[in-house]
Formats: sequence, structure tokens, C-alpha cells
Amino acid sequence: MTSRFDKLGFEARAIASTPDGSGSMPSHAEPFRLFHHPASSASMRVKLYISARGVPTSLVELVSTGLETDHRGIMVFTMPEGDPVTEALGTTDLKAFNPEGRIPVLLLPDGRKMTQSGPIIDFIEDHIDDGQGPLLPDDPWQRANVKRIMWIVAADTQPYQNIPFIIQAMGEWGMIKDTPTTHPLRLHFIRREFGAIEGIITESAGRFVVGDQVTLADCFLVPQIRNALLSGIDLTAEFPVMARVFGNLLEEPRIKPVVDAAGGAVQPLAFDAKKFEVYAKT
Ligand SMILES: N[C@@H](CCC(=O)N[C@@H](CS)C(=O)NCC(=O)O)C(=O)O
Repeated sequence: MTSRFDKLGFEARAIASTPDGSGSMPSHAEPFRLFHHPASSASMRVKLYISARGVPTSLVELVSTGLETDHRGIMVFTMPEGDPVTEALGTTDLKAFNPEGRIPVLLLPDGRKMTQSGPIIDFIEDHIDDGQGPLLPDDPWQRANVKRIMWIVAADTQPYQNIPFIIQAMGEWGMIKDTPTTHPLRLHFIRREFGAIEGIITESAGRFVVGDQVTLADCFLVPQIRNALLSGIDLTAEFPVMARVFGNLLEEPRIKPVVDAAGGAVQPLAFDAKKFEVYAKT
């Protein structure tokens, strides 16, 4: 029978042990390559999944993009200098690689690219056959709750609290001027959507967002909480269930290293404040 690996043209299929040693995971000669950056919350969703699920580097290799800021101080992710893909493209402009200009991007050995954190996770999961299943609860209601929280984060929160969006709206479309990190629009949408999530997880949470196992809801919520903390949101006072779960997640051995590698519990890098100041005055 032709496996998914054969269909994708992989050369070999080896076996890598799962982190707890109980199962096996397929790996292959050439891994998928995940283009990400430590300053990207959407990238962190996938990296948390990879770590929590124990996806080996033989299946997915992490490749950090470059990062610049434009004249407004907005972060611009770039193709990594010296990478063979960058060389082949002949430019560091990320849009030449992903027309949306966003990360994460998953590059397949045959040159195809998958974008969007959720579908990237699903696609990686489709290549794991260790009998352990994805980071989703067995119970259908709780599975739906996990996906509900993922959608609230990805569709209803992240786009509206996005600092590049806020800087552009202030500079080019006449939106009320304020500090980007604590702009009223940003605080409004964080509080509105976190209020909804707090209500849901008051019912669903155990040690983690849904129950006592790390799920994709945790992978999506952690980066969003880090963004909210950058805005000075007092998580313990305003969203106590979320604060408790976040505390547990920061101690979880498969979550902690990913958060630490990106600078800790508070999102550290959002825009270039000096460039923004000059831009805001002109
Ligand atoms: N819905 C996308 C969001 C991706 C996204 O917005 N990524 C940000 C970094 S967190 C980005 O690359 N922004 C660059 C830009 O907007 O130009 C996903 O889930 O992957």
C-alpha cells in the first residue's frame, strides 16, 4: 500500500521513539522545515504543539526567519540570510516565499508550502502514526471546546490586538493615537475575548485549559496571554482561571523551554519604539 510518505516523495521511512518511549513516530530523510520567529505568536502555537506532542526534528526542522522593522517601527519578518531557499529566491523578502508575508510557513521537501498555524499543525499530525492521537481530548464536547478556544484566539483576538495593525491604523487611517502596546482598541479586544475564554474555561479547565492534559487550546492560548501581559493586563485580577492555568503551563516541562526560548512569560518584542516615535510625530 502506498503511504502518505510515498505519495509525498520521501526517500526513506525510519522510526523515532516518542518522548515517553511507548510508541513510534515516522521520520524521513528530509524533514519538513518550519519557518518561524521567536517574536511571532502564531509561530509559537506550532512550536508549542511540536514540543508538547514530542514531534522529532527528523520530522520537522525549525528554521528561524530574520526580523527587521520598517520606517514606522512595524516588525517585518524576512527570509533567513544564507538559507538555500533564500539563495534560490534571490531575495530576503518573505512575500516571495509566502505571498501573505506571514509566518509560520511549513516547507515540504518537494517545495510545496503550507501556511496558517492550525492547518500546519493538522498536516504535521497527519504524518504521525504513534497511536497516541493529537493533542485533543477524547470527549467530543471537550474536543469542541479546545477548537472553540483555538478559534477565539486565532480569529477573534490575535488579528484585532495586533500591534502592526494598530500602528498602521493610527498612522494611515486616522485612528486615535496612543501607545501601541496599550492602545484602547488592543485592550478592548483582549479583554472582550479573554472574558469569553475565562467563562468557557471556568467549566473546562483542570490543570490546563481543557482538563488535565496539554491540548491545542493551551498551545494557542499561551502566546496570546504573553501578548496580553505585554499590555499590562493583570491576569490574576481580571482572569483568575486563566492565570492559574498559565502558571501551570509555565511549569510544564514541554511548554517551559519554548516559552523561555522566546523570552519568557511576557512577550518581549513587539515593535521598534524609537522608530514609531519619529513616525508618530510626522
Ligand atoms: N492566521 C495566521 C496568522 C499569522 C500571522 O499573522 N503571523 C504574524 C506573526 S505572529 C506575521 O507574520 N505578521 C507579519 C505581517 O503581518 O506582515 C496563522 O494562524 O498562522
